[in-house]
Amino acid sequence: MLEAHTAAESTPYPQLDAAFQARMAADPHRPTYHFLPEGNWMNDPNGLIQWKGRYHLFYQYNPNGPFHGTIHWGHAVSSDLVDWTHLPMALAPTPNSADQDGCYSGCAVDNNGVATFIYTGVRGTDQLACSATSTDDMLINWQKHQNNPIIKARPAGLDLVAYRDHSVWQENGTWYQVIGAGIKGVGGTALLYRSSDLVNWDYLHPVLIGDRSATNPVWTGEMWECPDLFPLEDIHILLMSVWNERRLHYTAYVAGDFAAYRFNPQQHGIVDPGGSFYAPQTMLDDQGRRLMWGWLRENRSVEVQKAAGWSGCMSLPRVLSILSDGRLGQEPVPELRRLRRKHDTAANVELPAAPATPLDHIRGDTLEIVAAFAPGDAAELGIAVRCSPNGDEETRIVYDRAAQRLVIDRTHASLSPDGATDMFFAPLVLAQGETLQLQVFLDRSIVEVFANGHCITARIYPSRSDSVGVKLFAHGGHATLLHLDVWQLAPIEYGMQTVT
Ligand code: DQQ
Repeated sequence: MLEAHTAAESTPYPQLDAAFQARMAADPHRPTYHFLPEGNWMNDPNGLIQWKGRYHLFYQYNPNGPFHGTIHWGHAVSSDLVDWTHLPMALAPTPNSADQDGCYSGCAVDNNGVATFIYTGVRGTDQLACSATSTDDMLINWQKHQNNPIIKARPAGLDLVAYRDHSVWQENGTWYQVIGAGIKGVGGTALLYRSSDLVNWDYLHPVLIGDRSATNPVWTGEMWECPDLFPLEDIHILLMSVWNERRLHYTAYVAGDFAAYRFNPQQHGIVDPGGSFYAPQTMLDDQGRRLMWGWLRENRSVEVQKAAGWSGCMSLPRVLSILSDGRLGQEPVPELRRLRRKHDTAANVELPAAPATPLDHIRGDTLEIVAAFAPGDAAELGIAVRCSPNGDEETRIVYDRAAQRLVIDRTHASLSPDGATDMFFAPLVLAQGETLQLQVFLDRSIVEVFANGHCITARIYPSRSDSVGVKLFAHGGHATLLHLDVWQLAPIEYGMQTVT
């Protein structure tokens, strides 16, 4: 029943020649330790799976340029979640088939030793579930199912805004999946299916339906892309990426019970409200960790992205947990400590309500900063990064005590007219006497901030090469920096394997 078609052989990676690579290496905004392809466009992580002990990261990729189009599945493998080897593209659109116009997002499962993708094939206006399988150790060769699309149509009787993306799991020998969708005039949803063989699927019902007009507790729009449904500790999580009137917003989550295959939310939140993180996917690894990656979108114009030659990168891999208040917790994987190089430290620095305190000995645009603050009676406190010597560029990471929220303030992030200046906010309630624990990963145009289990990631594009300073500040009162560790982080190493 399997078509003899090897996706990887149909389109090799295009020649990203030495001149192109030199241009990438010289680009001051290109991240150095966040995963990204050698060039061109990438978006959602797909098909995350640990296979024969290695982590496989597939992702939406356009080999034809740094813009969304001709979507393939790129592929990389890692044994430590830090360094990655680029492998040949795993899926390419097959002419005159169900995925002729794109291989959109999906997931991977282990079906008794056969790695299986369930993904969305695009043909004209149709977006329908397709399947491909691989049995080789490195998951390089994929055979598409000859009956693609394996789900031939949307469920009858539902008037849908859109329908795509897949999260598949197995329970007691039966396969289940949710597909992202939106019910016209109602809201986003995730539609549940069941199968005994991963090929023939029966539609059951929506696991949850959102209300597109409700803004409380979290607005979830008219359609949910990339749903991901999984158990975490003793509850379940459903991730949904909010798509509304063709615009991508953020990824929301609900945490709660999943009884009788219907979701009963007890907590709602936004996974990472920094205006960049979108379409995440998770996987369970052999240490029992639920790992998550998301696509970090650019925050600059399409023209500038095209001129740059690359667009998009992955977030750092994060470990998920449930926090004591029932909200979704996120921490960077500890494996990333391997990138730490030159180390600076400070302790017990009093921060009066005064102009910011520059850390003269600490400079850089690829840093990890770990800081603990006693907020004292300050109204605002935090760290400024990518500061120019004369103060005309800086990005502030602020804890706003009165509003109980973490802020990334990009008002002065860049003098360039192309740099976005809006601010992002994440609710962050500190208990009486609790310290503010910041872990900031600065990677040129990425500011990925973990704070007391929460995460907010923004993109910044400073214009000045000397915007590499770091400052501490407190306003409206006095705070104390209890301790600070700063490391220069090494770039990740990429291997390249194009021939199998
Ligand atoms: N990206 C894919 C879709 C998905 C969207 C297309 C989310 O499958 O809905 O590249 O970013």
